[in-house]
Amino acid sequence: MNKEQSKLINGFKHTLYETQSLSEREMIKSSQEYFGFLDKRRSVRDFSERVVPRQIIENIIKSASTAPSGAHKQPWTFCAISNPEIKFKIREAAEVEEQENYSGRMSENWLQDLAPLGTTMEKPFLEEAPWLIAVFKRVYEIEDGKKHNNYYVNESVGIACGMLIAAIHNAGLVTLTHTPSPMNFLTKVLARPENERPFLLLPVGYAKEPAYVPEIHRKTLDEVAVFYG
Ligand code: IYR
Repeated sequence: MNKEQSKLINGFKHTLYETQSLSEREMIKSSQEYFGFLDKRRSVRDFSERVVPRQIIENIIKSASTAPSGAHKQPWTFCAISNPEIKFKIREAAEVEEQENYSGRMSENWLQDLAPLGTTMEKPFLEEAPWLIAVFKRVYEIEDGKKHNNYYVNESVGIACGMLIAAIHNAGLVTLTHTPSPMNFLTKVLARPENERPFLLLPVGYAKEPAYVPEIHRKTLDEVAVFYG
C-alpha cells in the first residue's frame, strides 16, 4: 500500500491521517462509555459563584474550535466574559427581552411546554456563573476590503456549540444553552463587528450545591434512529 507521508491535491498538501487503532471490543467499550458520560450531562440553571480558572475556559474554547466547518472557514467567535459589570449589563438586557417574552411574546402553548423546566423571566445565572460564553457566528469575512460570505454558518457554529457543551461537561462544569430572544443587545454590549451575529449565550461554572434539574427522559434509540440494513 502506498503510505507516503503526504501528497498534493490541486497543488495543496494533504498529510497522512493517523487512524486510532482500536480493536472492535475497545470500540464497543469506548462508545458505550462515551454515551454513559454524555448521558450524565444536564442543562443546569443554578450556578455556584466559585471561580473557574481562565485556562479551563481557554481549553474548552479550543476544543469547540476543532469543529468541522463549511470550507474550513471556522466562522465563529467565542467571547468569554468574567467581568462583573459586563455580566450585569448582559443580565439586565436579557431580562428586558425575557419580560416581554414571558408576558405576551410567547404563545400559551410555548409557556405550557416550558412549565416542566421551571424557567422564568429572571436570569440570575447570567451574573452568578463565573463565566459567560457568548458565541457569535461570522456571516462573512472582510479580506482585501472585499466581503466573502462564509458557508453553512449555522450548521458549523451549531456543531462547534455541541462540542463546546461536551467539553464543558468533560471539564466537570455545567452550562445552559441560553437564547435570550432577540439577543442583538450582545452585539452592542460586547462591541462586536458588523460581520458577527449572536448565536448562543452559555453561562459556565460549577453547579450550585445543591442544584435541582427537572426530571426529564430522553427518547430511546428506537424513537430517534432508523436503520437501513
Ligand atoms: N428564552 C426564554 C424562554 C425559553 C425558551 C425555550 I424553547 C427553552 O427551552 C427555555 C427557555 C428563556 O430563556 O427563559
